Amino acid sequence: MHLDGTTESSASVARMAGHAELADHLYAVERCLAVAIGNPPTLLAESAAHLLFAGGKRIRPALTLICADAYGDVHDDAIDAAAAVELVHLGSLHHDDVIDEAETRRGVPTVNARWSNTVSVLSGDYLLARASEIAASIGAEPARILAWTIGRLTEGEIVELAHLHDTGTDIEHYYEAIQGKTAVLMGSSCHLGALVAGAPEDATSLAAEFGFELGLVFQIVDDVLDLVGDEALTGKKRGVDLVEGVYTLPTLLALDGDDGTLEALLSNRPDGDSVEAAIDLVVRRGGVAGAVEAAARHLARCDALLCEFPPGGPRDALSRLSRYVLARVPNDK
Ligand code: GRG
Repeated sequence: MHLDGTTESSASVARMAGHAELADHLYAVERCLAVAIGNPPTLLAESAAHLLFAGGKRIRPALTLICADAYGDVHDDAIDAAAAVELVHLGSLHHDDVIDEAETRRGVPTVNARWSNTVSVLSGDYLLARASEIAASIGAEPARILAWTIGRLTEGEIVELAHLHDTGTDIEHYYEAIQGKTAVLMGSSCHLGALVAGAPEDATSLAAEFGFELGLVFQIVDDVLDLVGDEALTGKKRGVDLVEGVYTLPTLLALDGDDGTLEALLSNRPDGDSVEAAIDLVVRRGGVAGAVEAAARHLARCDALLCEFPPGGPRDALSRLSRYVLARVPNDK
């Protein structure tokens, strides 16, 4: 984190959204996050702060702040709500890194790698507790929305776990998983922003639906990048999902109508060259192109929903942000 409280990535989300006040508002969120973690340098405070200030794009808090701006003023409740959604996101990453036995995240060793699984789970719990406390300080409805969101995150994650290494899984299960693990939190980030700004119910539902659709675009793109992304940009080896048995939309589309070759490759738990062969097959069978088309359909839905937002700077910023999410896919895919 810089001395002025910004992170490189939060500055870049503000630039990307082209929203003049977003950088200042995100700066206030950073201060709120620092206070939430607590000052005494205990093991808990240190491990909770480790990933929090290692970067992160701050897309979810940005969504909360821009939606608040779209429907009213960005006051303290909006800053608090934005901090709460980032804390939930981070808590889920602490738990996810234990589940995945991940070694790096946001360019630094994960909490489980640096300390232990136990520390990662406990500090993840701590982050969720701090998020819940902040949400409850805003009001009962934000607290309810956040609690529901945490429940949906775990439901999404467990659907994914239930279908690991299952080449017979289907697109319905895939959507069930990504709705829970990614889309709902982005939906709630937008919902909370509109809610604390005093938007009427039809507008808060609209904001929630926009964030949810954007979350689907975000996760589908993430899944495409896992297979064909530039490793230097994603910071991850290609094909991790295939190695871990997570069959995402591109793979499921390629498996549909497969002559048995891809299924055989996957069933043999690919590693090294066979991962590259499996990725190559997924691309040749049109799985990546099909998934990018699906993401573009959800982006079109985002655009349609944005037409119902009040016209102005915040709406334009949301439009730029959603376009950026899809633009992360390399042009030749
Ligand atoms: C107890 C809240 C809780 C959850 C438990 C482990 C779990 C259930 C859910 C995991 C959900 C998960 C990690 C989904 C992946 C979402 C995702 C695309 C993360 C990457 O988001 P970015 O790119 O990351 O915004 P940065 O680092 O930029 O914040």
